[in-house]
Amino acid sequence: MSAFNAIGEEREIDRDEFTPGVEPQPTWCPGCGDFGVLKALKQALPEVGKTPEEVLTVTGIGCSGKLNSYLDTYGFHTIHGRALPVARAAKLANTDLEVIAAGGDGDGYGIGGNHWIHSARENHDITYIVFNNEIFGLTKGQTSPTSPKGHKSKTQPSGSAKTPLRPLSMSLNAGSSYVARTAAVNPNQAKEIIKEAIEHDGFAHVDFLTQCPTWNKDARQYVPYVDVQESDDYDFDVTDRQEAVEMMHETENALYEGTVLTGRYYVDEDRPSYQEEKEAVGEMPEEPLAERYFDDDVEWERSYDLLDRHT
Ligand SMILES: Cc1ncc(C[n+]2csc(CCOP(=O)(O)OP(=O)(O)O)c2C)c(N)n1
Ligand code: SF4
Ligand SMILES: [Mg+2]
Repeated sequence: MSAFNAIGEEREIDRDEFTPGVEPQPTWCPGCGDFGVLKALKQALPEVGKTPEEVLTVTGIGCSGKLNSYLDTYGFHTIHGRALPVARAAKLANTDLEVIAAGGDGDGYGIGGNHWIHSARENHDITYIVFNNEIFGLTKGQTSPTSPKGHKSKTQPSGSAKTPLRPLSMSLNAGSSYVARTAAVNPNQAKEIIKEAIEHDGFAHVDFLTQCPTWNKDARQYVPYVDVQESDDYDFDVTDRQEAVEMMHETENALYEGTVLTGRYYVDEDRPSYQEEKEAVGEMPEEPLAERYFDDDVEWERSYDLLDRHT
């Protein structure tokens, strides 16, 4: 797709623009599913007409959190479980920015679970990609909220006694207006789903199955996978909440029984985003907050006052 340069000329966007020129090459292990997310984003962003300077990628901590070191957009590598509050603040301060938040299953569904639920409830206009490898990868394979019951790890050597969390169902119940699951082993579907999530106005949650061959050797590589939109075995309406609930439930059960179902599960185009809700109650500034930073007429005494008081 094309974009316009600083002097208004139309130009083609090249996916190589999203590969940093000076940053290191990914240090992910060979065969890691995280490469699939990076690839899908590099393909999706130019296809939806985004240039690197129009995008902010905010990540948590984990192997997954390294994403923005390898993707040449603006980046913010936050602390564990805190990608979403930073992403939300950035989006509210600069509503023109395309904001993508990303992190692992431990990061997003565990320590950051509260932020996930409330970001979905409030329908912030953010794409949220969770690299779901069903373990803590970076810290060497501990049990995560999505590890299957009975999964053996260093923290649960006799097998986990915990029932895994249902990411799709929880997301829908919390209020996400777009919910999908894809897998690193299905690159075409992954790219299309990431494109839809980016273009969706509201909280778009993608549960991205990313195999970890190093610490989760027992785990399936998420093959064979089934695309529920392509398969004749499944027929449901993604705009119908009740049908989505049932399909998500079946998908979450199937994963732990060895069948990998993927696809779009819920799409609500009518629900206003948080930003639109704030505009409706007159709480959004007329010019983006971020622009005031460059406006010489804006006085910042209040913050200076506060600083003075603490020095
Ligand atoms: C507050 C805090 N607690 C714990 C850690 C240690 N820690 C770093 S990454 C991580 C979990 C990583 O798992 P996940 O989020 O699933 O990401 P993955 O590495 O699997 O991509 C933990 C517990 C930390 N960095 N900060
Ligand atoms: S430890 Fe697992 S999640 Fe981390 S880079 Fe290696 S394969 Fe990927
Ligand atoms: Mg993980």
